[in-house]
Amino acid sequence: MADFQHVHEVPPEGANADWTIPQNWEAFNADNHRMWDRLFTRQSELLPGRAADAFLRGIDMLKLSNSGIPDYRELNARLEAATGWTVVAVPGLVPDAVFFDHLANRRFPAGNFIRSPLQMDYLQEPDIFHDVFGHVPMLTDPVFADYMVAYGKGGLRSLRFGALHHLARLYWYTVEFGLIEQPDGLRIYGAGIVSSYAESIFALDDPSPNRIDFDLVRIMRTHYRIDDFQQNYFVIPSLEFLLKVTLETDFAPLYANLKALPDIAVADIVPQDSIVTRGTQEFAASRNKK
Ligand code: HBI
Ligand code: FE
Repeated sequence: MADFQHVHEVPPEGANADWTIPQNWEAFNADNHRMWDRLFTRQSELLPGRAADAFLRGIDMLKLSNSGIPDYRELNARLEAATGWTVVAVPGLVPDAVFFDHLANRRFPAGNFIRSPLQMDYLQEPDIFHDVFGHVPMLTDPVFADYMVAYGKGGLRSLRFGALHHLARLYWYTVEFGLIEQPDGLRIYGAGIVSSYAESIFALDDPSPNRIDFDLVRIMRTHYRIDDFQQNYFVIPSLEFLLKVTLETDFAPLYANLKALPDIAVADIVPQDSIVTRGTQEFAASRNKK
């Protein structure tokens, strides 16, 4: 995930100035590796026919089906050959500017811990399974790889405009919770979905959420939930489209316009929306009752 409170603004003891730490792969124990295998098996059985082709190709290309937590020395040899990206280990949350600087330089920061058996389905901070299984397969796709670089550069720029909250919504509704329209049907590619068993089903099959065609400004106006399944998903027509829009848009005037536009609440539909499926919002309503 990408939305947290930062406690530290300086790297912790033992971390480098850019917040990276050694993966120290040897330190993971048998329980840690078994946890990865359990999560990997559960997700990989679910994802054919649900996850985007680019994601499934990435899983194969990186040989993520090999048992245990991936050793970054091997993972990075494959990833770097594909798109020049590498994965670097970080202790957990890193400050926004540090995060964006890594992305702009084709480094993906991954939390260096794995969830406990009690956290199979929900955790607040991104662990290795979310970061590596969720994010890294898409980074083998050359178009998506370039999108993430553009996002990192744009993120650094957004800080100078005081517009991080707008750009963070783009990350949320694409990189974390994006859907894509493939010729053979709707697919998931967002890391927050593909790394979650329940949301991998919900995002595609449940009548509750809205599914709306991607619109950059609309997304940058839209609130999101960090505590439960999304009430809106945004659908891109292709990865090429996502990259092209991001590269060809001048964000500075958009940020200025956004200051004058009201935010859009999580489940609201606005007149200019091109709706793929209008949600019943029944799921969110049932959760709110509890
Ligand atoms: N740090 N480790 C880590 N992972 C993230 O996804 C992350 C982060 N710091 C900041 C951040 N995300 C957000 O600023 C952006 O995703 C918008
Ligand atoms: Fe994430």
